[in-house]
Amino acid sequence: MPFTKVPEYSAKHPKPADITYEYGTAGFRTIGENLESTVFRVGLLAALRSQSKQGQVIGVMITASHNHERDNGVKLIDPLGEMLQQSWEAYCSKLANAASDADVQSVLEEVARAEKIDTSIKAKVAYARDTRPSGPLLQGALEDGLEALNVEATNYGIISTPQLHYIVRCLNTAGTRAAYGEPTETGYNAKYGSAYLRLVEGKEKPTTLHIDAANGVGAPQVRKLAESINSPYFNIEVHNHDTETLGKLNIDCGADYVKSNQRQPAGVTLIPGGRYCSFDGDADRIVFYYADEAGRFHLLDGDKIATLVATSASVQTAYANGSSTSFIKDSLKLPTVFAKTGVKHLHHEAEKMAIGVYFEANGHGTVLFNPSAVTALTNATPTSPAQADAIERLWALRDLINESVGDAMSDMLLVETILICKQWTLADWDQAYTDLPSRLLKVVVNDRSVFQTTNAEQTLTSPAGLQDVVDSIVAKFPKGRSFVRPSGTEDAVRVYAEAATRHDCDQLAYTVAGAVFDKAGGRGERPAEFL
Ligand code: 16G
Ligand code: MG
Repeated sequence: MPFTKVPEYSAKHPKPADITYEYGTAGFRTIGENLESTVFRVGLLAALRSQSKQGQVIGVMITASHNHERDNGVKLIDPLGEMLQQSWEAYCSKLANAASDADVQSVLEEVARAEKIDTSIKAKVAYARDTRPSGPLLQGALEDGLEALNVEATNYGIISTPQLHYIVRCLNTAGTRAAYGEPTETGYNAKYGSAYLRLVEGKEKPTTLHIDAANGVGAPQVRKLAESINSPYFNIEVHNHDTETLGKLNIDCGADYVKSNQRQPAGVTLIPGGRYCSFDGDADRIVFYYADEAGRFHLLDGDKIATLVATSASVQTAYANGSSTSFIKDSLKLPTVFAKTGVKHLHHEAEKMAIGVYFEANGHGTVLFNPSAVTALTNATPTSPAQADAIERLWALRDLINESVGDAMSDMLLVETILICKQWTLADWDQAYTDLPSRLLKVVVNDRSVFQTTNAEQTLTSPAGLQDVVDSIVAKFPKGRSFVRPSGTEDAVRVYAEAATRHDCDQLAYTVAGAVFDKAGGRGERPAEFL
């Protein structure tokens, strides 16, 4: 029987009785020390997922991204480096919540039956973690899960989330026409680094790029990338690179801090004319920024990256600043569609386009070339040297982009390439449009599951009547826009607002948040009245 050893192994990683786990937008995420049983069980499920995919390699990443150091998380990566197929998320949650060790075995048997899995297939898993202190404990739990099901497992150590996505895709495409690269850290650096140099060499060299690595895994990894590129075209200075001292990860630094607070990270002094960017704790998000001559801070977020990169259709979420959407539609004259928050939703929309660009305002995104675009490129016969060069550059561009998932390092090289080719400063790039003032608030409610949305999360369908209230508030503000959605990562409801002025925007945000609190079971403190 394939699962007979499971209860014995499971007993080593007991589930806390009082916690209910949920595979959310980006996997499981909570206090690190509460995740031991969950990570063990994710190891078991990874084995089944691999068997359901005829023994292709499945990835397991242990990280909590931009969240606090005490948190941790775990998510599964499907064979082409994409997020776990959504229909399996329910299995993850069910297994994580199985009450007893015997129940863990029964849930596995149930999944194997439902998915008609041939459990005699050798399962293969590639795993890695970020720099968090709970990482080693959780890695041990994962390894027990993999051992219980006799998985062929490979530990890729401490790498960024997108690096593991890349490695999984490389492993499963090796030797095929879709081969993606060498499935190693060195292979990653060589692939992206050489594509970058192919695109920029011969142009004017850029000045130093200052990188805030959030005191996370991006710090050592971007240094290795720089060593591999080894060229004046990639001249970086890494800040917030302390991955050893406890209590520093993501604190007052990193992409999420910079985007949420609209200010530079601690540990970085902005000099006018200087060029700056921030990664998040697992290096799958990036935002850029600079100070103007008056010392004022300017943010170039995921929306700005999308408009820089977009030459084809693009996918945004409701959080995209209204100015960016107008710019894409009216100035670039490109179609843009909206998807629900979370990479998996954007990714699937972008896959439908020939060359699909997707970015969340928070700095997570990438570009996808669908098979028809790749075939067109393969079959293109140049009729002039200029055309041959253009085709060559498109191939290099494709090699520069991590298509499996948004990737701070690959996106950084992409932005640098475009800026170098256009000979643009960050301020030149920023000219495209001016963001409308925006505000994001959080409201804690008794039960966030009563919040249901449609229209890519821009319209509430439940609680009944609340959307009408929001609409009537929004109508009072020039260029006002606001939406309410339940968070997929926290037990809270988010309220986003934007309007023509900072004052209006804040008033709109707090009025909507107050209405949510009053009409839908607000808990704790009412969102402070804005006056
Ligand atoms: C996760 C998502 C991110 C999304 C955020 C929204 C991935 C890899 N990450 O961090 O894309 O913007 O959740 O969080 O999908 P929320 O639902 O709590 O607002
Ligand atoms: Mg992240």
